[in-house]
Amino acid sequence: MNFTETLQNLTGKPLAHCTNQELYLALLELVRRKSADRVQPVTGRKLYYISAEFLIGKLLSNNLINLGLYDEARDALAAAGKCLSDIEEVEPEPSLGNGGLGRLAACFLDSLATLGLPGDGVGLRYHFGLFHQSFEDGVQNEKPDPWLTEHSWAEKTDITYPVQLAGKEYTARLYKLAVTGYEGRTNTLNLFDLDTIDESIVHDGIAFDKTAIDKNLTLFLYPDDSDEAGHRLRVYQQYLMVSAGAQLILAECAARGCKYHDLADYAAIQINDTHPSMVIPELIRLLGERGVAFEEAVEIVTKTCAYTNHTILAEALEKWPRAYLDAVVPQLMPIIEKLDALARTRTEDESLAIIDRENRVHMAHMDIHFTHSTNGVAALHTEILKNSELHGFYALYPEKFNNKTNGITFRRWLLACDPRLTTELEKRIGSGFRKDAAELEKLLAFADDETVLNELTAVKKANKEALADWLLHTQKVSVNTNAVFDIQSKRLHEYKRQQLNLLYLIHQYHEIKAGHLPAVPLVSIFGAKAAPAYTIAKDIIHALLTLSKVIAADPEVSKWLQVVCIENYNVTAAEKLIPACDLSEQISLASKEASGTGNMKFMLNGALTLGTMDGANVEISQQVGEENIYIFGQTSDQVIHRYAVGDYNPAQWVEGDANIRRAIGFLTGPEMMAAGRAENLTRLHDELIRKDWFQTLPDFNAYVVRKGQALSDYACDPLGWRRKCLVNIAKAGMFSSDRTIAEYNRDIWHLGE
Ligand code: B1H
Repeated sequence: MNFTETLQNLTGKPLAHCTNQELYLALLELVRRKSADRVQPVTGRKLYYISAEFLIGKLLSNNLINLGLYDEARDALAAAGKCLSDIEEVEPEPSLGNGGLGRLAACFLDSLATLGLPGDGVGLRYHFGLFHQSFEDGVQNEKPDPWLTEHSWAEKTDITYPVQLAGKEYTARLYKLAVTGYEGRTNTLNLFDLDTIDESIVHDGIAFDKTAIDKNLTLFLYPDDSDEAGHRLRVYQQYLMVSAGAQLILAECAARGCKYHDLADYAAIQINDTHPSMVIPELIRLLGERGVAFEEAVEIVTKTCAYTNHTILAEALEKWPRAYLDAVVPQLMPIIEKLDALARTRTEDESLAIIDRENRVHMAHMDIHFTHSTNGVAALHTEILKNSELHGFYALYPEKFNNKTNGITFRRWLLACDPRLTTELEKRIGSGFRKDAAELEKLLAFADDETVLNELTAVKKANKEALADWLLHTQKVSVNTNAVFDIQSKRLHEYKRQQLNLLYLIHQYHEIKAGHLPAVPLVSIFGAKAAPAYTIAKDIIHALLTLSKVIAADPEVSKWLQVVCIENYNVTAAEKLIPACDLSEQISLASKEASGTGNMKFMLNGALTLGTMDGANVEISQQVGEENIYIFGQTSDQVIHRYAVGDYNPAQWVEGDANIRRAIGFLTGPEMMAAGRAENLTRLHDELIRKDWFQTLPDFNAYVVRKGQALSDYACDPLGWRRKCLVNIAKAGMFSSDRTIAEYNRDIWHLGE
């Protein structure tokens, strides 16, 4: 049977007579069957990657690519007058993550399956994801982001586990989502939910009654944590995930003959940041119920579990007041107390304790004491963990610390999102890079080949046109495709410094007004969601939206400068933005961005990085060489020193620098105040001159100069620019998540053995 016939059997009528919805459902069913054929038995150790987030994105095209069916599907549909990309539009995107941490988990699942390794995910089935963002009157508006439909990729099972929350029993139900690798095996993403969730309790955007746990527990990812009820809800969610997850792991291992004493021979558990940390005491508790004594259970769990740290920002390293845990998970507290006592026998250093003097439980401390591996996610980040943030732990357990530089799956972030570039690469270097990313280096042979460089320019231009069409269609904005496309897309956070980019744009506005025209027009694009309770982040969005309005209303400036904020930035939007980007903004305060993975995606798609020496930018810079990247700003050592001395005073920088004064002053000047809201603009203005916790001002001038250099290179030396782009693509191989996963497996998991 050919592809058309197979699909027709599923639709029950000629493809030409089907709606896109019908075709989508038929393709979903076809993918399901083909994926099921690739399920393989598990022998030896199997990985369980536990994570509060799996930002998987739409799955249809990715699965078709991984099954080797994409071209056939596209052609069969085209022959019936249908368009695969229109059918992709039918699929809702599951918004089960905030950003890089969740997307990394999704890339890892893809690489595990591609490399033929047994590795499943464990997480939660949030009904409304993070939230859906729209902009109304210059402010972020939040709504539920539903993605579950009757026919969803995640399939309901009969498997349930009892979970005790605050002394009451709830039933966690397992949903399974097939994860099929590129020419690889099929693994599973296990998502837990309660049958009793009531979507109708959500009102006025994303508000709901936080006390009705049976109705609300899996409605949203990280519900508003600005109040105590929100915090408790997070603990409830985390425990639901780890208790059901731990029971699933023990059940699967038992079914394979595991006797619990040998759990580490059957399972490797990776704890993705501190959100799943309670899996440690929970496993000890469950092993206890199965007759394993505390000391032995601790040893087994330590051998089985490993921990990844994704941030040094104090507010993200979870410390729960003991009272919360007493209330929500009283069954774990006696175990956590024993773990604290045991940890105290290993060190007298109070700062390494699990329960501190203020009765807070430090989740990361529990992870480091009671897992066998702690890794950072980029070389610089791991060094900072070892030398400063977690230095005491490193001194105690040097053998546990290791680095695993993040990576991205090239199937989604090149083959699927940039078919034009993929075709161009295949024409020049063959298709070996699909499986072995290191083969991209073959492209270096064409670094001085003008034909190839011009073709790369043509690919980029076509991708920019496609993005411009999409922006016109979805947001009704028209952008100049002859401009440089400059993109900063990532969670909105002060440490990522969207506000630095904002100040630059204001600076440029003034320069253009003064007749100092730039070398080339600039389209500056932002994609970012601000956490609903993060006031300053929302003020930054407001300032960007307001500036965008001020500039659009000024024909003199808008010829040269456009500011566009993408609504509801998500994986689907990223797939459109990244292939069209010329300049990738990676401008976090050095030492604060653990790795970044957007930086890798942009590089792979032939954008040049404008960035600080932070996270994986450092390794990108080493790969491409400093002449192929635009680096600026303070180093992490300088930043750490400035924090240590504690004498940073932004007001001095404002006083001492006319450009900074002009840019910040504009926030509350007449143009912005007329177009925006005084409260938000004033708060941001005051925050920058009084606090500026992430040291925007000391990097301002260096940023302006470096960005100016990049724009003038683009305008004055197009071939040289494209050559740099080629080098970036050629050197992206190291950032394949296949490499990352191979390293985790070699050093930590030893799967299948
Ligand atoms: C990362 C987070 C994170 N690190 C808490 N930590 C959250 C922590 O809502 N919360 O409570 C949400 C997110 N996310 C990111 O992980 C880092 O900032 C990136 O630099 C890194 O690339 C990514 C993957 O390792």
